[in-house]
Amino acid sequence: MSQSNDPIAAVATPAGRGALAILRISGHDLGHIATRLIGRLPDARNATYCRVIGIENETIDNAIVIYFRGPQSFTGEDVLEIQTHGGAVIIREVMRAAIAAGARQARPGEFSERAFLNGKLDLIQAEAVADLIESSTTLSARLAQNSLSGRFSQQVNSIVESLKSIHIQLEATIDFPDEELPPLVLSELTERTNEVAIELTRLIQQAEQGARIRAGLNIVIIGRPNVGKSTLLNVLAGEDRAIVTSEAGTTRDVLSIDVELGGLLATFHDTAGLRDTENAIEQEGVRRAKQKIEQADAALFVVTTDYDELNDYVADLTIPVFKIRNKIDLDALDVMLEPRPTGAYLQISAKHELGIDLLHTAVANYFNIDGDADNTFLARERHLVELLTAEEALAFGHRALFQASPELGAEQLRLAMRALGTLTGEYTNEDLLGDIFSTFCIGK
Ligand SMILES: Nc1nc2c(ncn2[C@@H]2O[C@H](COP(=O)(O)OP(=O)(O)OP(=O)(O)O)[C@@H](O)[C@H]2O)c(=O)[nH]1
Ligand SMILES: [Mg+2]
Repeated sequence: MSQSNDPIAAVATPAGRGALAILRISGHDLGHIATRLIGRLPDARNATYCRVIGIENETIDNAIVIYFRGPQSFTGEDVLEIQTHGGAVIIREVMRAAIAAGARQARPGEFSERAFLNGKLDLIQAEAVADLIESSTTLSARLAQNSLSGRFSQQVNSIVESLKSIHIQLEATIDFPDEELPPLVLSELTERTNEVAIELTRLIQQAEQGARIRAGLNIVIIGRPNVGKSTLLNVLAGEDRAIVTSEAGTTRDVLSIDVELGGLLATFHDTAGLRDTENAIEQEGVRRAKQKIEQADAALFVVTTDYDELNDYVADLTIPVFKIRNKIDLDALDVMLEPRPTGAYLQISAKHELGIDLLHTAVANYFNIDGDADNTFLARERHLVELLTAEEALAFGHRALFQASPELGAEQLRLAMRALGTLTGEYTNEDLLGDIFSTFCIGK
C-alpha cells in the first residue's frame, strides 16, 4: 500500500461564514511551511498567537495556532491547526498561502486515512469518526462514540485472539500427529470453537442493532383514502406539512419527514390512499405508495372501521405492520354506527392527538430501541458483511472439527480471522480504503 506523508491542508470547519475557521495541515516535518505561513514553528501543544502571512507577505489574519508534533497528533504526523476568523475571504487566502508554502489540498477523508495508516485508529474507529460527525440523533452520536472509543473493536479483537489460540493448537495437532497429544484435545478445541461462535453471534446481534440505528428507520403510512394518514403525519412531524382535506384522494406524492424516535432517526412517509381509481394522477400516487412500501422497514396501517378492504393486502406484506385505528374521537357519536376494530389495533385520534405516545412506544419497543446505549455501538453494512462471513466460516469450522478434520477446521478458522481482520483494517487493500475514506468530508 502506498503511504505518503507529503503535507496536506484543508479547512476543517464547515464552508461559509463563522466566528472561527480552522485550517488543518498534516505531514512529515512542517517546519518549512510553518515558517512561511506563520513565521515560525510554534512550541508543541501550546496556543500560540501568530500572524498569518499571505502570498505577498501581507497579513491575512492574526490566528491562534496549535502545533502537534507527531506521533502525538490525530494523524500521527506533525499537525498544525490554524484558527483564523471565519470569513470566506480569509479562509480562501489562508488556504492559498498554505498551498504556496508547499502543502497540497487534502482529499476527502485523507486525514483520517493517515490516522489509520499510522496506527492511530483502526478502521472501525476511523469510520466512527465520520459517523459521529454525521449523527443526527443523540443516540447515534453516543453509539458512534462507543465505536470510536474502541468498544466494538475490542470485542472483535477478543474473538480474533480466541480464534488464534485455537488455531495454533489445531496446527500443532496437524503438524505433529504422532506426538503425544492429550486425547481430549480435539474435542476441547471443538467446544471452544463453538463458544467463540456463540460470542460472535451475540456480537452480530449488537451490530445489527447498531446498523439499524445508523441507517435509521423508514416507516410508511398506508391505508385507504381519507382514514387520516396525512393528519397522522402532521402530528408526528409536529407541524402542518401535508395537505389534509375531507376529500378522499388528497395525497398523491409521497411526503417524508424525519422524526427522532427514542434517539433513533425515523423517516415517516405519507402516501396516497390505496384504492382502484380512474384518475391517472391518483393511480400514479398509488403506484408510488406501493413502491415506498417495498423499501420500508415497517408500515403504519391506518383504518377507521373494522372491515377494511386492505386487510388481505396488508396481511401479505413481509414487513412489520402496526395496525392503527384512527378517529376514536368519533366513537361517542351516534352517526358512527360501523363496527370498530379493537384488540390488536392501536387506538388513536390523529386530529385530537390522542394515543400518539402509545404509537411512539409501540414502534420503539418493536425495534428494541431501549436506549441501552452503553452496550451498543454504531455499525455499518460493511461490518455486518464481514461478521456474517466469519460466522459462516466458524459454523463450517465447528462442523469440520466435530467430524474430526482438524485441517478443514483450521482452514475455516483462518477464513473467519481473515474476515474479522478486514473488519478492523488489519487486512485491507486500496480499493477498500478508497471506498471508505472517499465518502468522508474534506478536512476530516
Ligand atoms: N374526527 C376526526 N377526523 C379526523 C381524524 N384524523 C383525520 N380526520 C379527518 O379526516 C379527513 C381526512 O384526513 P386526511 O389526513 O387527509 O386523510 P388521508 O388518509 O391522508 O386521505 P388521502 O390523502 O385522501 O388518502 C380530514 O377531514 C381530517 O380532518 C381524527 O382523528 N378524528
Ligand atoms: Mg393524505
